[in-house]
Amino acid sequence: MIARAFLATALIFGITSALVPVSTMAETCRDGARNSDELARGYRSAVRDLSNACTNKTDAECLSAEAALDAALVALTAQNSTLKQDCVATAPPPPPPGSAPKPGNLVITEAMVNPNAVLDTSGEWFEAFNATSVTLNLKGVTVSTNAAGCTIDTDLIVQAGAYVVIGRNANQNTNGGVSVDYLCPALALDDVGAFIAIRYQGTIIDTVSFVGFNGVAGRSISLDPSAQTAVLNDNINNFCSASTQTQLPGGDFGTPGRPNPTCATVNFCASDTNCGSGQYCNTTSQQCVAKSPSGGTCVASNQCLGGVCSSNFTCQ
Ligand SMILES: [Ca+2]
Ligand SMILES: [Ca+2]
Ligand SMILES: [Ca+2]
Repeated sequence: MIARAFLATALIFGITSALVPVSTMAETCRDGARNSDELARGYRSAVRDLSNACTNKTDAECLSAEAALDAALVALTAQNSTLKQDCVATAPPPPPPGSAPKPGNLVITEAMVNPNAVLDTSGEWFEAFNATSVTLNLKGVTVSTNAAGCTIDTDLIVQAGAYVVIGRNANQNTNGGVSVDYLCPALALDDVGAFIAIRYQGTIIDTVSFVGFNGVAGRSISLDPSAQTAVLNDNINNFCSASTQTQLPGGDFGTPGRPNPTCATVNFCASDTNCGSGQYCNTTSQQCVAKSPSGGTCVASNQCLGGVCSSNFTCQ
């Protein structure tokens, strides 16, 4: 009986080699194994069963086992066909490019903390810059803001020297016309004193705090391009309100996803607190302009350099 089992074993491999050419079984499968490996396991199992079936058995019993094995081979051949199709259809995609960010690799460059065209719950966003010479993948990065934040749970690729925009609402029809790269509905940026932190695996990549910045509704807070580092954006004086040349489709101002313009010599303002000494805020043009010296003519009560304007708007 043992001799017959060996004969049957040789027959099995002879038959299966003819039925299933090795060259058709080389595709990588979904589980990382190969077709040939999976089939080989099936064959080994079938041979083991046959050896056991023929041990101390009659010829008739062994022939019966062989018949059962023939049926098993037919099933294995069909399985190979299925596996092959499965493997072709589910070949794993190549891994996405990009490195995880390290401290300073990302720089927060701009934020819309107080949109005017839409509600804050629809129109808040911030922008970050890839300050490295390599592609970054932000998957796993955690964003913290004043009230809440989010963890980026998909591949988010940012090319070297490019910008990424993370926003509260990705619908450009309802967010002021901003193209958002990653939706973070829990984002919440206080109009005054907004705070943003980007971390990867608990390590801070960059933070900004807008405490002390008197922003203007409808204008993003924009970092001067000369200060585009994770250290220099800690100085609130390196930011300015977005200029009039950067109007978004919804009517507000900013450059989401694009380089920031140089902070102009014109300071945009909402009130006198936005302006330096010797200036006041012209609320019509939203620009800081020089106050009138004593004896000059005023057009507003807060325009006088030395004091207040009289009722006939002469600076006293
Ligand atoms: Ca806000
Ligand atoms: Ca910083
Ligand atoms: Ca920008």
